[in-house]
Amino acid sequence: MTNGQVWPKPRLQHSYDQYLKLKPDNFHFQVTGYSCDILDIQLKRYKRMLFLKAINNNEYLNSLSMNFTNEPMKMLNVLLLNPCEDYPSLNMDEKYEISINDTNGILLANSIWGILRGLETFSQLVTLDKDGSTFVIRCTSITDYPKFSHRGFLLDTSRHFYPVKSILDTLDAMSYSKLNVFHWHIVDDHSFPFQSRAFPNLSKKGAYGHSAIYTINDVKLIIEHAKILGIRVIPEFDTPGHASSWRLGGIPSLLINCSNNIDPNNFGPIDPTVQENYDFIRTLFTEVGEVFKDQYLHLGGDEVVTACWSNDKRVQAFMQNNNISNITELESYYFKNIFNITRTLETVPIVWEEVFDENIRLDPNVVVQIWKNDFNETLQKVLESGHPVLLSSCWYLNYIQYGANWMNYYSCDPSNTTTNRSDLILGGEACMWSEFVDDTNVLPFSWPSGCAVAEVLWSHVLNKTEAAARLEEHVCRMKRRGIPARPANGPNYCSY
Ligand code: CP6
Repeated sequence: MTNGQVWPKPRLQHSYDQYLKLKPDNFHFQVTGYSCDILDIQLKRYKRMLFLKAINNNEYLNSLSMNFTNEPMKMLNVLLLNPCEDYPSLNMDEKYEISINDTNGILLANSIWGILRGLETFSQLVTLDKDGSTFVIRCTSITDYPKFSHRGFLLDTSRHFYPVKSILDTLDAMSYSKLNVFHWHIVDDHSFPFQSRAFPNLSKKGAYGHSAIYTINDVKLIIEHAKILGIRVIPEFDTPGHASSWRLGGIPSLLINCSNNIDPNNFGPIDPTVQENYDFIRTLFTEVGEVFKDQYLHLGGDEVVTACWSNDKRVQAFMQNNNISNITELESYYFKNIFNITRTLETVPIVWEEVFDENIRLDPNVVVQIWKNDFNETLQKVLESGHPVLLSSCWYLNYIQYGANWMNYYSCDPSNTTTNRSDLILGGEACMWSEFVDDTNVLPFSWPSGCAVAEVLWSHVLNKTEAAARLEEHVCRMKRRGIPARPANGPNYCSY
């Protein structure tokens, strides 16, 4: 019996040799504790997903050999112990308990976010028998909560534009594996699709086209859809590098003109010497802080082509006049100004590892995201310095690899570090850089590899062999729910 298994693997699960049938017309969720819009919406959604007519995969449940109770399972008692919170956050409580041993099951959690995780688990426990005619659930009790609180998925919507629908699909797919942070790498060198009220020209002139823009309403829609799935949305406005697309719609002083071709885009990083540039960024980030609800804001800071600064006559003069003796100090000066902005906006900055490597002064609460290979040493250093950390180095989804490539992602575990500050590891992110990916191929590129990352970040005990069979079923389940995940382990058949 391999069906009705849960991905990612719950912390504690006991299964009994007793089974219950479920009848679509004779099953309901009963809300006994607190309720709210999020719960109403999700109960309707899960009612639909529970009873998708399909056979799971080729290891059918043989109902003849199962020990069934007489009565089918009639309801799941959903007991939310506290009022709903408005938005998910780093500190949200995702713990839940499920007990199914009777015609009435129970799902219990302290917070709405735990209820959402529990509903996802419950929906995965329900499966079909051999004929594909009867829904079945195995009696079980589960106590479950995540290992890491930040379990992210980065999507780069600048190298290619993703229609809103495509982003909503990705959010749905994330929820099937309990990922809880959508890191929206929304702008970069190649396009600026974010529509700003304060600076509408940024997207008017910096987007790929007038329909390749996320309007204020689009952004709201995405944040609200993420919220009802218990997913935070953290935008990244990457500076001072990776900002070429800001040039036409920003202010004339914004970028260093790097015409000596050190930078292939001819425009280098943001000019750190001009006060108006900081005023501009302050206005933009103030708006970003109002639109996006999360307390965290990703400031980028990766791959800055500092040669464009050091070769610039005006920059050289500025450094001399201000006693700035090297480029690292200049970058430090830039980030000091940016951190002043985020401090007054009361947002917590996340930066890529270079900002840490350059010995730039960082407030203790600044989160460092590690993305380069051979991350162990950097991880060690960041933890010793006392900064919270996110890991991405081993989780790039944007590669084509033949075979069961999810295993590579599965083998990378940030908790394998020898430090006494592992409490500072917030978690990690699977990254979808979109130079060669767009809405046509993002889902099969991302899944089931992203599921492997999700399990590493959620579950305690990892076993590749055991996981493989469970993932096989999870892939079939995702396909049934409309996510074109690619095959996980080679030849197999999902009838759906
Ligand atoms: N874009 C931005 C990218 C990458 C980074 N930043 C990147 C570079 C190399 C690899 C993966 C991603 N495409 N803005 C680095 C964080 Cl291997």
